Amino acid sequence: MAHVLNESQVTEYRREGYTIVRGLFNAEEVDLLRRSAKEDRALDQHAFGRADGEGGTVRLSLWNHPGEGIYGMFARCRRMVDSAEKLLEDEVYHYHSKMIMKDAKVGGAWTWHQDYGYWYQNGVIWPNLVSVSIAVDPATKENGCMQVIPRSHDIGRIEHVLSGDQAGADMERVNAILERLPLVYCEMEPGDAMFFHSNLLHRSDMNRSDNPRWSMICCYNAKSNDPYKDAHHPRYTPLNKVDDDMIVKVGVKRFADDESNVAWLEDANDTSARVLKDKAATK
Ligand SMILES: O=C(O)CCC(=O)C(=O)O
Repeated sequence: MAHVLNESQVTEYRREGYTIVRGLFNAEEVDLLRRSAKEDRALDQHAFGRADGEGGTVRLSLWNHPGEGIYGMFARCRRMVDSAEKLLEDEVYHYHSKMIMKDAKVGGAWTWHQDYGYWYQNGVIWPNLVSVSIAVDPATKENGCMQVIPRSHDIGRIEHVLSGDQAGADMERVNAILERLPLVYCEMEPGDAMFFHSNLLHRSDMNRSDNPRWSMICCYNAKSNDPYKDAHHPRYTPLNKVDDDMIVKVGVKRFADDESNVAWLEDANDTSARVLKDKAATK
């Protein structure tokens, strides 16, 4: 089984802005994650929608602290955290995690954006953050898998404007970039994981297929990049790593888990996109 990212994966991440690790999690681990997520009433109750500006809405749940349950074991396991530390060349902390719940037929789109387009608004000075998208269901072109523009992370932060409820990158610029760089559909099997740079341009289509496309995304910030001001995601908070085998250990007793300490983030508290609207209003 794959463990920490190897040198060629690190090189690919630095050059392309992302790297996909096939089978980072085995079938037992990702089956536990999928079962837990789909049967998890708390996840469902804390889910909120973000209009995509194209007539659809994406549904997601978002939490700030990784906790002791199965989501926490994924976010805190060495495979993830040691890899993130290798990429960011620093101790990392958990910035937040989310479950993207792109249900069959109705799951909305994500507009072109850089994650740092959001996080810049939160007092994060460097784009030295990494997100890891773990496929919970198969992710295909048909069910709205992630699309990326390789090497776009080298461009630096692009201006973002409000698009529906999402922060969208300036499309005049994105279209000019698409004339110069390719677009790649990142199809993944359950258990595959994509590590991507916070300035990588990415989007995904609405899910018009009969198959759900859920994925869990864990985001890490470098300790040296502690935000200069408080926002709705945490400032540096030490992350307690766990051994990789904790995923299965905790997963099998998942129904006894207490996830009350994860700090769910309700939509009303998420201001990184909304601040763009406020800025537009005060111009
Ligand atoms: O998983 C997706 O479809 C995209 C999610 C995304 O872009 C994000 O959470 O920033």
